[in-house]
Amino acid sequence: MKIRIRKQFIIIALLAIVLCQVGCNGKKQQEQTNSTIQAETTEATETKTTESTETESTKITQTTQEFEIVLSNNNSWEQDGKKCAQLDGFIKNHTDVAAKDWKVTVTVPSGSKIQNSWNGNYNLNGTTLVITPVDYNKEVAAKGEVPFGFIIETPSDYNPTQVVLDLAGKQYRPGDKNDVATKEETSTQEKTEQGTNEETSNEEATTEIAAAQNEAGNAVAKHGALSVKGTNIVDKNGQVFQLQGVSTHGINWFPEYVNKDAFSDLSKYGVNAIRLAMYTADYNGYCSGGNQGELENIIDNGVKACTELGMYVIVDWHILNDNDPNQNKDSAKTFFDKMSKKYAGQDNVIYEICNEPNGGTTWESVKAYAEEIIPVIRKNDKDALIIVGTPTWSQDVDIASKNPIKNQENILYAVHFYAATHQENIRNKVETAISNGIPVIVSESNISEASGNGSLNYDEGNKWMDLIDKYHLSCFAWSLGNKDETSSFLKSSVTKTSGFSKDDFSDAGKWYLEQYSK
Ligand code: IDC
Repeated sequence: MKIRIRKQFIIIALLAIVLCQVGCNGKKQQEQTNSTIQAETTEATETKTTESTETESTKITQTTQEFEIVLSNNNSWEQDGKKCAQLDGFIKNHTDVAAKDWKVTVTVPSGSKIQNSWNGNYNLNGTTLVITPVDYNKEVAAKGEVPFGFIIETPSDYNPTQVVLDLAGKQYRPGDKNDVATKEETSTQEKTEQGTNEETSNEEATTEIAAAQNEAGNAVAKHGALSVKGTNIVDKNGQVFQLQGVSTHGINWFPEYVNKDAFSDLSKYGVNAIRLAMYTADYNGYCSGGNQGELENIIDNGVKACTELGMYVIVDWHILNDNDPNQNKDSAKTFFDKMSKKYAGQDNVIYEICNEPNGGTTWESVKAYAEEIIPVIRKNDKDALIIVGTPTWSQDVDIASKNPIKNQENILYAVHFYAATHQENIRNKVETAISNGIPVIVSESNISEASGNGSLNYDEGNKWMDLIDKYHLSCFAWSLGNKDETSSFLKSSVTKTSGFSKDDFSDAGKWYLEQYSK
């Protein structure tokens, strides 16, 4: 009896997975844009169970595709007479077991150059581009995925047609259907996020930061509840107001920087807002094994600290691995209901409902999600600012501006930039969005590459700041922490978590603090 019930349950569960995969896939295919070169073809193939045996350790063997590789051309443009394209890739793991040490080989036209890249090591030799993991993404989690991407300069238009993923001893190509049995469960989860204490060789920035003797520290007392008027944020007196913010790194990984003294240190340089970034589906995420109670406590401490300091604070549902916010919509609803109930009476709390939709997620999909989450917040909090992320890692504000969310007030649309990667073409999207009348907020940015690491581009950073000044945009920088990557605000040798002196800040950190002090 016991065994029969279990067998039926297993068959029903597997059928549900198949139906869901077919359903989701059908929807994704409808949503694909023309620019997607290699379409994602996650097709559930036949599914069957092995005969279950009598013991508790019965294993299920499911016949389905194990891993998948997707590489899409999401953006092409001409720069100085050369063709450029942004290629975004994903390695997807459809199994219940984590897999390690992936390699992607892509054939590119001869004479190509990789201008920028993120989330991988990129080695171009002739026409062969080999992409291998960096320290934090060696593992493709069970049912998870690893995003990567690059910007390529080619002599002619380029479509990625020859792409091979090597993983777990086999090869996969875009659109493959691989009928292979899933392996038995093992546990290979590893902590991938660690700050290092190595000495950095960062040059000291030569420019002095003039600590702003201004009102940043008590901004909320002066400016009160913020709202949206036209394309601007205005304060309680109807005056245009700009948030000058710093985002934490993932509070799932670096909770120690969520403290009042650290925020107070930043406020001395004109920082009037903090963004609390809580990953949802990456390692230790709110929806991927993180301790929800602990994460909520960290948010609570962060909000309290900001409130005591008179700073604004964003509660950020930091989607990334979960490309489409609808993936964890139910958890998002519960979470935002809880948060907005708790903070309804406060003027300084702002909600960011989906950090960066990606992986081909369309604006229609994000908008549908927003239209469900916003009312959940509004039921408790009638007028708090709500930030909605946009497709392609919060770049496509132009697309959102053509079909904005209707009948809702105090909504902002997120654009994110990493100035060494995202330049003129993304700034043009901001111009388009604003000319179409939607309010845009830079809720995350840095002058590093999109990976959060690599070289800093001050020239492009200055151009972004010009745009921010021109439209009085609010801006947040990624990220408060000492992780050994160039976007970190602190040098990696700095181990204290507050009481920062000017010299403790990294080059990127100093640059932002200088902008905010002006
Ligand atoms: C990066 C972190 C890096 C971490 C990685 C996880 O800097 O330490 O290992 O996430 O995937 C974003 C994301 C933000 C990224 C950042 C830099 O919102 O989570 O942080 N970035 O890659 N969008 C564009 C860049």
